[in-house]
Amino acid sequence: MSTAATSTQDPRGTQQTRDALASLHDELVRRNPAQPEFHQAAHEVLESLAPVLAARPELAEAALVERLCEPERQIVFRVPWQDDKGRTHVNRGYRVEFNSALGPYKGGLRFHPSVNLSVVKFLGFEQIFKNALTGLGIGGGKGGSDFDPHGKSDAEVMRFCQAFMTELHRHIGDHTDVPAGDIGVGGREIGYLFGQYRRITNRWETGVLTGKGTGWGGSAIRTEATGYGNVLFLAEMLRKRGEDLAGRQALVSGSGNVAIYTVEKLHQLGAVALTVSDSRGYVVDEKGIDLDLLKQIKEVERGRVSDYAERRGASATYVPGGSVWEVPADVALPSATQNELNAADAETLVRGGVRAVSEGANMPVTPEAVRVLKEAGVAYGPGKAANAGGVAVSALEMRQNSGRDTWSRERVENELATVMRDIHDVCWETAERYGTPGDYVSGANIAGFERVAEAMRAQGLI
Ligand code: NDP
Ligand code: 2IT
Repeated sequence: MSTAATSTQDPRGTQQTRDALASLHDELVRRNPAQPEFHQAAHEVLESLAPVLAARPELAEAALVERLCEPERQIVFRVPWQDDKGRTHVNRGYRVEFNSALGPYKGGLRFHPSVNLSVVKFLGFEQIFKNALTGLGIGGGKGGSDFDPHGKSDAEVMRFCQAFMTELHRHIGDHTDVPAGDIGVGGREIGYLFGQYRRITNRWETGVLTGKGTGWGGSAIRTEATGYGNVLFLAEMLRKRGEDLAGRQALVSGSGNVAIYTVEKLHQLGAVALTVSDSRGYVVDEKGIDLDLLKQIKEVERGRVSDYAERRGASATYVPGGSVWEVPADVALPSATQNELNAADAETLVRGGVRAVSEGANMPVTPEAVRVLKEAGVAYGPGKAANAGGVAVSALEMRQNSGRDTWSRERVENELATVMRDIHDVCWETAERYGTPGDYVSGANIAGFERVAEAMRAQGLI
């Protein structure tokens, strides 16, 4: 795929290339004011690209990097809906179609009060490189709304999803843009969204959304895929250091889709998950998280982690406020939200003897915390590589939908394991090739960039 680079070159690229990337980022900040999350995500990628652009100047021609930082299309819309008391609410909906050089726009929808254009653009930008790393022919996009599903009735969530899709349907399609879940959007919401799409378009077009129920076009393992994939990625990072995941104590943050199936795979592989959390506090369970109880409370009752602690008995303690990173452990898998692990947390983890940190969430570790972990020699798997299992199985769901096919659980699980191993290996090899051995951040950013940039270059100035 790539050409000239050798491990003897300056791993930071030439000074000229670094300066050009720095001024490109300055310009991006100037043109996109008040978008700190987008600035952060772009900075982290641009910072990695100097070596590849110095070695392959053709990938910087025709403002390729500038084009990559500008979404192909940004859609912002009004979402009016009625609550159970007949009161009207107005939320804002977003879909940022960032890059379709490798396939239809693909990425989740997030429903959370913190959603704004900056958050959607950071997620969409990350998604371009993540999706490229899967090798499954998907472009990058993201969407969502500042709607807060907490405390809403089923009927309210359904009416909101119907109102949201009433506008979104014009912009998506199985060959155009394929949304899925993210924070606040799971199987229930995908069901309501799909129903409204089908009603409006009068088409049985299963490939327009992923994360569907397995009885109506969904893939086996999609629910589990992000958490499972992240644990497989972590296991590969440890294996590369001659270490085993079995017997390790693990910290997991969050208690949603990603966190639950992270705990499940950790336990399957013989590790012990000690913690889960939500926005109000965390639970530490000396015996390891009881998965059946966690699923009952979160997936069935839609309760809080404090309920888990109340029902679990003596082994579990609920700590209001605070963060799971206070608990000493061997490995950490942040699985809640962006910037949830800062430099002070990273120092605490290092003091507690942490060996590896693998990101289930998108951008959960702040740049300062990443530096602390790297300097301490902790293995660090960035989200765009480590949590790619979810979107990878989404792409497998799209394949099944195209062929009106249903694959077995074993088949999808094997394909997920292969994709995660391949992503690990391409990140590892790319980092080595560009003179930053063991650095999964530069490996993931450069390998993802090369795939997208080569396609954009071949497809001309669009
Ligand atoms: P869920 O909505 O299922 O769960 C989110 C969890 O994170 C909840 O426990 C929630 O607690 C907590 N959380 C959310 N926002 C905050 C916040 N601002 N502060 C503290 N806690 C918070 O979402 P997912 O599990 O699907 O997503 C978790 C992360 O994984 C996100 O970063 C997402 O982008 C990423 N991701 C998800 C994929 C997927 O397939 N679903 C794929 C790849 C990445 P509370 O209920 O209190 O808000
Ligand atoms: O961040 C992510 O990769 C996701 N939320 C999953 C996207 C998808 O299309 O499955």
